[in-house]
Amino acid sequence: MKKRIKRLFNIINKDIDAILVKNSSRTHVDLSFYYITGLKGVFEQGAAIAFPNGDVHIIASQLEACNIRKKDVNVHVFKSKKELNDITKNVLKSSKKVGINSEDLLHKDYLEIKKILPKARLIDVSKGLLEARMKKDEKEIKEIKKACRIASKVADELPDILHENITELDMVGRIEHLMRLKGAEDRAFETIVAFGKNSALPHHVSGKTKLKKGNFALFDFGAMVNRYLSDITRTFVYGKASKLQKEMYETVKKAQEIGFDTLKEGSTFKEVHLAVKSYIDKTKFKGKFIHGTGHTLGLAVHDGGRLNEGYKEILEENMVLTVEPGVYLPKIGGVRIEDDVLVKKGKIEILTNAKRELIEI
Ligand SMILES: [Mn+2]
Repeated sequence: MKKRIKRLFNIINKDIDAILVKNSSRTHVDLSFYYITGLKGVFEQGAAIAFPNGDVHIIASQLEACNIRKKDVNVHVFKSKKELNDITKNVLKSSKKVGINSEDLLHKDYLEIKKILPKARLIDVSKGLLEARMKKDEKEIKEIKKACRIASKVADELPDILHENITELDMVGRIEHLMRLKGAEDRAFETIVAFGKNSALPHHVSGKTKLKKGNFALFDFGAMVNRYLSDITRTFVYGKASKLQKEMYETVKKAQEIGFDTLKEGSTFKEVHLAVKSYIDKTKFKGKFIHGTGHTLGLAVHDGGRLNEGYKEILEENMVLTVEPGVYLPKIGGVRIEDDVLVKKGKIEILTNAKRELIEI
């Protein structure tokens, strides 16, 4: 972990004395807290403080401090807000420039920090944090690989579970249960199950729609392992695929292969997307690929970078990205195939290995 912290300070490169990451209640927990501490759990209201020498201090409530088993961090326990503030002040007593994460710090907490550290200059290091998190270290890659293995295994089991009239929500429940049975601590994001014409909506909200013969059945989900995520999508045909369904599937599959071929160290995020998009636009499904080709993945589902036209950044070794082209025909249905990929020296490694061929159930 010391290595990770030192690298982070190098990337930020702003001559700061410390980084302070402060969580609020559950939905306002800064994922960089987990990056800095290597912990899992929630750590509501808690804080992590890192120093350029690699030292990390964690300030945790007494409810959560007992979950910390790490030996390479300094743990402080608070029982009240006053204690939390006093400890923060004390740990940072000789820090003049303190980095904060404007992406995730609540405004009220920002004001509070200013109050308890009146002499410190607070400097936004959100860009550096994102940049550091974009290139994964060995430990992070290990966790992502585990999350990918779980999601892939579940994806391969789905065709056996499907039956006529099962609802989307029933499948959501089964997928999330299966992931936990295989060792996931949580789902990575709201699981999407879309049957029939619902599959034409990339971010469909699953409901009581029942599976019928001839439907596309689209599943977009991921697992969480030690806070790291996977993200996979598979689309099946329930029954025999029509000619149009086959064409849609083969187009998306080929588009994804083009994505895999273009995605490499040194190419830009934008290039990958344009290669995939221009392929689809040369087919009869022109204009039916309506989102970006993928995104970086890690502690967050959208971890900072996107394979889209606006991103001129260059792909580097140890980035993890999704490649997820799709074709969507309103009122008919859609196909998306999504896999997670690790950029390596001169090649890529596909981390999700569920079957990619069209499956007719
Ligand atoms: Mn995705």
